[in-house]
Amino acid sequence: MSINVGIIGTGAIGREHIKRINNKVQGAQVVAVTDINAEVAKKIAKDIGATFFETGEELIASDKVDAVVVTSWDPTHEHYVLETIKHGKYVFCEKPLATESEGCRRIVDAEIEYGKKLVQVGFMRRYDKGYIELKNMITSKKYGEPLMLHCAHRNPSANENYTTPMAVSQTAIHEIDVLRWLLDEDYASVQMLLPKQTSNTHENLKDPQFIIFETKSGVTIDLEVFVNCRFGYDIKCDVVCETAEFGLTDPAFTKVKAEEKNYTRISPDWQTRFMDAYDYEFQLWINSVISGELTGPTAWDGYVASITMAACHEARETGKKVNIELDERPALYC
Ligand code: NAI
Ligand code: ISE
Repeated sequence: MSINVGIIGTGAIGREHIKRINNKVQGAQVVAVTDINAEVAKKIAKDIGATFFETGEELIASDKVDAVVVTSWDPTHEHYVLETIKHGKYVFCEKPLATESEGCRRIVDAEIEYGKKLVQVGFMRRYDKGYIELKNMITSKKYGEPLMLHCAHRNPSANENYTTPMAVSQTAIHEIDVLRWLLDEDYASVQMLLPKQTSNTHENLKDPQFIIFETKSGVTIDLEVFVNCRFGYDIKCDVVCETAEFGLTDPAFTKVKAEEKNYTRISPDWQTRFMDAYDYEFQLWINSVISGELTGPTAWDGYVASITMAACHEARETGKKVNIELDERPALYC
């Protein structure tokens, strides 16, 4: 069996996912594309032998399309995901699931009403080999309980349109999901600090930002978000357990000793750092669509991320510790 996929949004990551689906993973092909930038989408459709649709709604409704990938701008996600649920089709939505927690909740409720999980959110860190190994080590309890996590999410530079809240909603969102998945528990509270600011930022962006989460069982997590670090794309996650510490390494590069130096390169960007994770994410999504049972990050995970992000914004603005309160988890997601 092979799945016919329609892509809504043929921008940067949409194009990456088209290549991934058509050339890297097994069991699916892109048969339909749409974008408000019709010119670009039409060219892509021609190049890959897919049909161009004038609107996302027509693409979703088409008999040609079995499953939908949403890679358009954040504010459009909720509408396209709800529309796809209405048609009873599977939908992979890039993060965030919706821009506000109310929108995420509407998606959760629509899925519950439909009676089956149809939505997967693009939290690709869960498919990174390093994080998977960390999760296996934590779950094994070989070194006792996890007590503290020390994490960083660094980008080399952020443009003028990248503003203070985006350090959470575009960037820390990945840790918010993956750390909760690693520890298999929800957050209880969050605090935010604004350290001394880099001279490389601009007036609308506080950079770096420092986030402290406490989980329900009392694990403390510190997360530095620094999007103008200049030296590369750098992701850190060190887990301190009762009798050991283990953490991520930058997996992509070889250690080099030469010219009186001993060094390893750093990934230049997130595409390079997480390329294998995106490929694996899509292979497992396609497998689960074929089998009829989704296994990846759910609409509920999208909702939890959104509630957590709202608490981060409040913590930054008030300087106070903010409790993170979730609705009761619906049976569909237990
Ligand atoms: P982009 O701006 O390069 O591409 C978005 C495309 O969506 C544009 O071509 C735009 O014309 C199109 N679009 C906007 N509104 C539309 C609508 N109503 N219907 C159809 N097309 C529409 O942006 P990029 O970087 O590709 O990001 C897309 C999404 O993917 C964002 O939501 C972003 O948060 C997410 N993303 C996820 C990443 C991850 O690591 N998982 C990495 C980068 C982006
Ligand atoms: C970008 O949107 C992503 O999702 C990347 O994974 C993240 O590392 C980057 O900071 C975001 O801007």
